[in-house]
Amino acid sequence: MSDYVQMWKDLGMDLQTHDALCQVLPTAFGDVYLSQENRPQAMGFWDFVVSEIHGIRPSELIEAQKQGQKVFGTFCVYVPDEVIIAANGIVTGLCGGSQFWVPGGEKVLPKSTCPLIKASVGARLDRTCPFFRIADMYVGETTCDGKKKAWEILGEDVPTYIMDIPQMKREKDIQKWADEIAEFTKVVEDLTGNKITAENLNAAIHTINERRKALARVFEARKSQVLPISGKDALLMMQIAFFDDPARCAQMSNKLADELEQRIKDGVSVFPAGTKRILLTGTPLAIPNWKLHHLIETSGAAVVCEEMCTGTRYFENLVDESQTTLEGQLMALAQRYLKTNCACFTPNTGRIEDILRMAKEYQVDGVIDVNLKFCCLYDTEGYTVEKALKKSGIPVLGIETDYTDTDAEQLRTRIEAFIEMLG
Ligand code: BJ8
Repeated sequence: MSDYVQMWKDLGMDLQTHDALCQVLPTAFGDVYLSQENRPQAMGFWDFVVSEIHGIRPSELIEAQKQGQKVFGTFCVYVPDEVIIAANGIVTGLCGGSQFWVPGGEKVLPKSTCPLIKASVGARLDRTCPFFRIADMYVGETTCDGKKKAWEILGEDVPTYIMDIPQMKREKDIQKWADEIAEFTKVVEDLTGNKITAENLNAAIHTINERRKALARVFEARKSQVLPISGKDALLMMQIAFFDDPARCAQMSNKLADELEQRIKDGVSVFPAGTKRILLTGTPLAIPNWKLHHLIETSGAAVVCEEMCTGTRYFENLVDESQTTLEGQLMALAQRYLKTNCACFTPNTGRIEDILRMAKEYQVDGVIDVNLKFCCLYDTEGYTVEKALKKSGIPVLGIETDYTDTDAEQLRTRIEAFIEMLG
């Protein structure tokens, strides 16, 4: 990635520390990804993106900024990309999935904060992530307490707008979320200088729906007993989706889905017949957090679905494209986004229903409920999740972990025992 040194300098990055990150990533990726056999050819696109992760997309974003476009950095799947895209803005994900950034976050946050938040804040404050440097505005949300406080710290450094997410899903909450999205359109219009109209919003809704459909096609292929793609590869596609241009993401994901569908017809599986099928549910796995997938898939099982924001929550449910007025479109957006079931809502029975439905659809043998350490929301909801699964006779293993490798061997032992118990 040496060609990008000048760009990183111009972004005010800490080159020395960033070099250390650039050195570990290729080895980690090689060990986890390139060691897999018989991967779909279409994965070459995502391998290339990872090999240039801090170069190629950041340079596209900078080029777009030179042409007058604005970049919005987001952290949560409730922030409606459609509004930003309608105003000719660009959305990029900003979540941090590496332990590398955690100590930077711990300089300003309590250690007992979830690693996702600590890594995000550390990536910004330590100046080691170009995406955090490029974004003209961060868009936070009031999903969890840790994030709410983190926005105050990030907001001292970067213009940060916060969307107030309802905590419940009653009619009045959906209306409230539609109003909140309407207010957000004004913020986006002000920053971009572009008016959001029913026409451009409709086009943006279509673009994002197409991305959802393409990602869903890849997941559809994972329902087959002939498993044409590993969980690790599917996760990588999802993680990059947050950063990529949505139209290109749809195009590449459709290309991958074509290949997977052909593989299923040809009986090409990346796992031996009878490999135990695992559904992962819980907190998101931001790039480059591949730890659990790697542990599971090197312990004799396959991950066939992620009920996570880096999984089904990102693409399930389309926005109604038939609305012709801004008011109708904003309500359609609110309705679609509030169908997403995050543990920050109460009650959150929809998530339990989703997990049980997906366990059937993906023909899973067992579920692993993953919680990032110090995420009180998902940790607490684990009780309800595990109770519902047990009641349905679906084996479940609850796991709490962070980004370090210190618990890897202990986790492997537990995962292997769980897989063995699946028979
Ligand atoms: S919609 S899961 S992306 S909030 S893991 S930071 S909740 S303490 S990430 Fe999330 Fe939106 Fe929900 Fe999805 Fe807080 Fe928990 Fe950390 Fe979390």
